[in-house]
Parts: sequence; structure tokens; C-alpha cells
Amino acid sequence: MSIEFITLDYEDDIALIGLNRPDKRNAISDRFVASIDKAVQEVQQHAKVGIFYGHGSHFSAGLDLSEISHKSHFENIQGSRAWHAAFDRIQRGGIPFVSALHGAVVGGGLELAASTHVRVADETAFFAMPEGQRGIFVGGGGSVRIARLMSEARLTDLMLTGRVLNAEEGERANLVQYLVQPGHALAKAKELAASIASHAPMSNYAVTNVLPRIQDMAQDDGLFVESLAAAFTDTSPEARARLDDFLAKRAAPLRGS
Ligand code: 1HE
Repeated sequence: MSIEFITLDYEDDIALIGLNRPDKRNAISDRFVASIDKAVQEVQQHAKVGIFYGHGSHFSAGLDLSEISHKSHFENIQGSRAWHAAFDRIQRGGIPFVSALHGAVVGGGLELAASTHVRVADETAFFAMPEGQRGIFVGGGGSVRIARLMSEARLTDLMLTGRVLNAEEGERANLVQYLVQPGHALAKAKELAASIASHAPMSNYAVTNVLPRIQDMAQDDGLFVESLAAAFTDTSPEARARLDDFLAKRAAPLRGS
């Protein structure tokens, strides 16, 4: 299947979604959002894990700034809601996603990364939310997802001051979970994706769909929903088989890295 601005490859159970508009630093236009959404819906049918990465020297320069000034209020809302719909299908869809980040991870590019479940950056990555410099506001879910990752205080700082975080600062601010040498983010993402793909799909589904929803609940409701999710997950045939393996000493032991 050919999708505009996207390369799509499969390696075993893993789908590799490449952002492929390098001449514009993978700036995300309305058509590009639609392509991301199409790719996400496609890979959820065929893969156990998806990886986002960027072609060229940057992950993504964010929103395509050439489109926005021509839009009416209403078109702008519709555009933002299309980002929300696409990114929600990443965050709370059928399979987990990993992002492999390098170069600019900026504005809407960081919003895309924030909708994935595990983020790996190489040391060339840098993070910024330059909406203030451009006279605009976030519209791709950043006020919720990025604020939750790094805290509202840190996001406010980035947006008000135009601060740019280097890769190490991004890791310290909880924007990424793994930091690797330049050029190694995709390899590390594949290694992590293989591990995720080896786990029970129902467990992965509970992590990606139940966990974020519980964060929106009052404590008592969250604990109750946790018990319900555990009841479904723990009694699945796959859980029984994996628990039997452990009790029969057939399971691989846990090892620290
Ligand atoms: C673009 C975009 C873009 C590059 N929209 N065309 N995002 C930003 O404010 C970031 C703007 N971009 C940059 O700061 C830089 O381009 C980068 C640091 C990312 C990369 O620098 P560099 O030197 O490698 O590339 P360049 O020469 O600046 O750009 C190459 C081309 O890409 C050039 O086009 P050309 O026709 O002159 O070759 C640029 O105009 C084009 N380009 N970035 C459109 N963003 C859902 S709401 C989210 C709100 C936001 O994302 S705000 C953040 C927007």
C-alpha cells in the first residue's frame, strides 16, 4: 500500500512507519495527518507493535506553518480535531507504538511522539514548543499529553520562553525513556518493539487503554477499574499458559540490564 508522506514496512510483527517529507523537515500538513491516520489504521490490522521514525535529518518540525494562516476559525478547529482523532488512535488503539527520535522533535512532532507509548531519542534530538514564537497555540494534543509527560510547569516554560531542550535534558524532563548514540534510535526502538511484541496482546492492550483512562479517574474509580481490567487480563487463556510456564520453570528469568 502506498501512502503519501509515509513509508510503511513490516519486519515480523513490527510495522515501521517512516515520516517521509524530509525536504520540509517532516512538517505535518493536513494531508500528512490523514496519511498518519491511514497508516495507523492499516498497521493495527497487521502488526503487534508500530514504530514511528523520521526520514532525513529530523524527526519532525511540527505543524506545516505554510497552511495555517489561510484557515478560518472553523477550519482550524476541524484541523486540530483531526490531529486529536489520529493521535488518539495511536495512544489508545489496538497496539502499542514506539517512537525513534532524532534531530528536531518540535511542536506537533513532539505531540506525535507524546502519543506513542515508548520514546527513544538519539543524542542529536532536541525538543521545543515554539508556538509562542509563531504566534499560535498547540492543537495536536500537547496541552494534555506533553504536560502529563514533563509536567505543566516545564511545558509552560518551553512555550513561554522558547527554550530548546537537548536530548539529555529531554530525558531528564521525562520526554523520552531511552537515550542512545547518534544514529541508533531506530535500532533501539526495534529491540524494544520486539520485546513488546512478545508479550500477551491483552496485557499490552490493558497497558495502552486502561492505564491512561485510569489517570483521568478519581482514585476510588481508578482502583475499581484496575480490578476489572486485571480480572479480564489475568484469566485469559494466554495468561494461564504464561503463568503455567512460569510455575513449571519454563519462563525466561528476569535480568537487569
Ligand atoms: C517548514 C517547517 C514547518 C521547516 N512548516 N515548512 N514548527 C517550527 O516552528 C519549526 C520550524 N522549523 C525550524 O525551526 C527548522 O526548519 C528546523 C530546526 C526544524 C530544521 O532546520 P533546517 O536548517 O534543517 O531546515 P530549514 O532550512 O529551516 O527548512 C527546510 C525547509 O523546510 C524549508 O523550506 P524551503 O522550501 O525553503 O526549502 C522550510 O521552510 C521548511 N520547513 N519547518 C513548514 N514547520 C498541531 S499544532 C502544533 C504547532 C506546532 O507544531 S508549532 C511548531 C512549528
